Amino acid sequence: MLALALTGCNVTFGQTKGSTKQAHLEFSMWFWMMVAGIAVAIFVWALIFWAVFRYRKKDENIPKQTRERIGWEMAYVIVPLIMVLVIFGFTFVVENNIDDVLRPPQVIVNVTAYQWGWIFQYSKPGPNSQVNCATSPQDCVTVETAPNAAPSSLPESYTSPLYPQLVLPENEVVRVFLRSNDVIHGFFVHAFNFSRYAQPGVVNSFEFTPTTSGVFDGQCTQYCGLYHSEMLFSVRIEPPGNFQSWYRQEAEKQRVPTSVLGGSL
Ligand SMILES: [Cu+2]
Repeated sequence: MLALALTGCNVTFGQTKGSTKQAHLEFSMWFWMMVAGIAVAIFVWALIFWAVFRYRKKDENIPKQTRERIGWEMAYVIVPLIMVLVIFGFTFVVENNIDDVLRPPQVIVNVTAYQWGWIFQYSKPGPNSQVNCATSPQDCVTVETAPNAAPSSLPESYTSPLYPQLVLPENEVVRVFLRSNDVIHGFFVHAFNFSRYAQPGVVNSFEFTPTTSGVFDGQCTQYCGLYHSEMLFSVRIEPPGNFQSWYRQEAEKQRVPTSVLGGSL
């Protein structure tokens, strides 16, 4: 307890609710499992200490020998089984909600990981929700790692202009299509409580609904080679109006039609 108090840990051990709807779900699952884990730990410690003190050796007599206790044996098979099933059901429902990509997105971002950086390309939500920015880059606003960012220097801060910034609107559905150009990378945003592999030859898709404005750290979480540690980026969440003006500016600069975002934008 002293160690916890002195390190300034709060009740969630420093873990936060996160800044997307999906992050909140992940957090609640983690939090309630932690609570259940602590309850089980206290119960087990209590039993251990009770057995240690109540049944410590008092004299040279061998205590009463019991062959079996069917009731108790059944209980300690069935109770943990029920607990595991509850945890399984809880995880299944929450993970399904987090992985759900059925909502029509308002913004689509194609994220490409490569040794050693990131390319974020915004494309138009269409019927198949997927514009290939590699073949039609003229339709995609692009934000990417500065060409001279890696592998020339030690990692700088996440928000250094060397690293790209993923700008997203608050309270709107963002669909991500995640790809890799070479080896397996990990797309991780701490404040989103979320990590997913970027695998060569596979397109992973998922959605975020950002809930909190701010700037958050992102990085590669799969050791992918010598300059893995330089695969940093940041995420900036803005109110939708600010996001639109940022997008228009970028589109004009990059000569991409501003109508590309479509929908409510
Ligand atoms: Cu990587």
